[in-house]
Amino acid sequence: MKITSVETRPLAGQKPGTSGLRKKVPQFQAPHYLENFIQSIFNALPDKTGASLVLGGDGRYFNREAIAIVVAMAAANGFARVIVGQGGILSTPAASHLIRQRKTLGGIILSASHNPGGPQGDFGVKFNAGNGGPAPESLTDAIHAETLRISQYKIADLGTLDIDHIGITQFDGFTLEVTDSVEAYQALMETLFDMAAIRALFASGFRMRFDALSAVTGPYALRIFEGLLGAAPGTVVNGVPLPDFGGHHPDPNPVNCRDLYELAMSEAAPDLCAASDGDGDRNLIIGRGLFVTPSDSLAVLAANAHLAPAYRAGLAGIARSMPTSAAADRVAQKRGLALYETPTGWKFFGNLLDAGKVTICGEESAGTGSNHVREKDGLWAVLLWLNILAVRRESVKSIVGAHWREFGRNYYARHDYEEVDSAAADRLMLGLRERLGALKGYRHGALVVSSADDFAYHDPVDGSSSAHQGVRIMFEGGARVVYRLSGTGTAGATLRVYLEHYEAGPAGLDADNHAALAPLVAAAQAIADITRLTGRAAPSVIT
Ligand code: VG1
Ligand code: CO
Repeated sequence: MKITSVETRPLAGQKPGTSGLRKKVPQFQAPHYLENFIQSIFNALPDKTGASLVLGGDGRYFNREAIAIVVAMAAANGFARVIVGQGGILSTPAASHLIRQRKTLGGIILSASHNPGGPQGDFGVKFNAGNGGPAPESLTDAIHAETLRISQYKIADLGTLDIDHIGITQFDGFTLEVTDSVEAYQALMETLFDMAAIRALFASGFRMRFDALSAVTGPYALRIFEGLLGAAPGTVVNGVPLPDFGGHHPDPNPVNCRDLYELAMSEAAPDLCAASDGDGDRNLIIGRGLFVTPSDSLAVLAANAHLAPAYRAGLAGIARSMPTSAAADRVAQKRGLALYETPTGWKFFGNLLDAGKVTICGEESAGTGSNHVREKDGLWAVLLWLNILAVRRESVKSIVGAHWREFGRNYYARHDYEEVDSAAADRLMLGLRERLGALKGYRHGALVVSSADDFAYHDPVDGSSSAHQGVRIMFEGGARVVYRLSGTGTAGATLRVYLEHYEAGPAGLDADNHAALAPLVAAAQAIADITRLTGRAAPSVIT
């Protein structure tokens, strides 16, 4: 095996964000850019000699080229084995499972998740640690430090690699293992859910549409829903991963999944409409005539998880990201469970899951998952919904309605202002942070601010702290607005404004979500002076 050391120098902007390093494809294709970042990951891992690594991606443009480079660099850096998904395909949760099952040092996931793909789209690299979860901040900080002092990288000449056939290729002191992308993940799902009950549900005429958005979940959904569970052929649409996702924006929300949403609201609606994102870790759930907000979905899943075999004994606790609505808190409270509030991003759930403090976690951005892996898991969430529906034999709408009657309703929306000028976005956040103390008592219409802070998290397991995780404005009566800047965008800044308003009584059952939030939207605009500071009269996306 011929190994070359290539001279390089630090390149700008290699700081991992909420979920790894995300940049435009041409940036990743620039000389040494990908190689520098991969070498920096390896430099931050002291135990790599003789270790194994899982490797796969969501199939987006540049996936195959990047796979070849990472394999050759892993071989040159002393790894003994790389386990790669067939064709370079692994969903994020499937990669997390493989890392855990095969007890590897970690894994590299090539994805920009919900960001669009294609030659001018986005690409991304994420390192997951040996527990299967996204690298904690201490490790991403170490990787970033390596990118600032890198002077060379190592790469082996392995010739042309075959990643399309399952099997093993031996090199001098290095093994490349190509594994089925779906098999191990599907086997894990079969240990969690009552597949016979779900099969009986489909056999009884239950209809579903799952939109894979031409991203990574296609092969998984086809084999599990149509193959294993007997869902009708055609249940899975856009089931072949394409390098540009067929032009889809693989962020599963009612705006990007307009067709699916309209189908769910129509006369012809199937019982369940669902979708996932680019790398398969998110889920969109729409019942006939009802979009289930991800925050509500987390609460409903937590309240009903015991209906699935894996969670029969109950939950250890629930965790949600700070901007996620408090719907899950009400379930935790009523069931006597611990509830943890973490910063945005799945990496903060890892310690809680590893320590056995929580069983189910979720984020308002359509991510839900459990202790079966250390990532959010889109198909897992759909399967848990199916398992619950198979046992309760009620519609999604009736299950959510009953949930609101029991726990009250958290009206919820997220307003995104995308590609805002970065300096303007920073000024807006700074302005809020400087006025936190002065906001108490601020009145807008009937809304009065009761407190305001900048969320800081203290990890109860390892004692680490993460400050400046988002500005929270609380109002008398329990409404809340949160402001934070996205850490996954690749152009300008994205301001996210999260709005929440709670009603305990049954009065809200038929109320319109967005109408209920209108006064809060106006207050949020005024408090942060969004229009004047960003030049935007309205958000670019409302979900
Ligand atoms: C967004 C979401 C966050 C999620 C992250 C990664 O981050 O808000 O909840 O964990 O994406 O999801 P941000 O910093 O842009 O708000 V994925 O599916 O893109 O890996
Ligand atoms: Co994702």
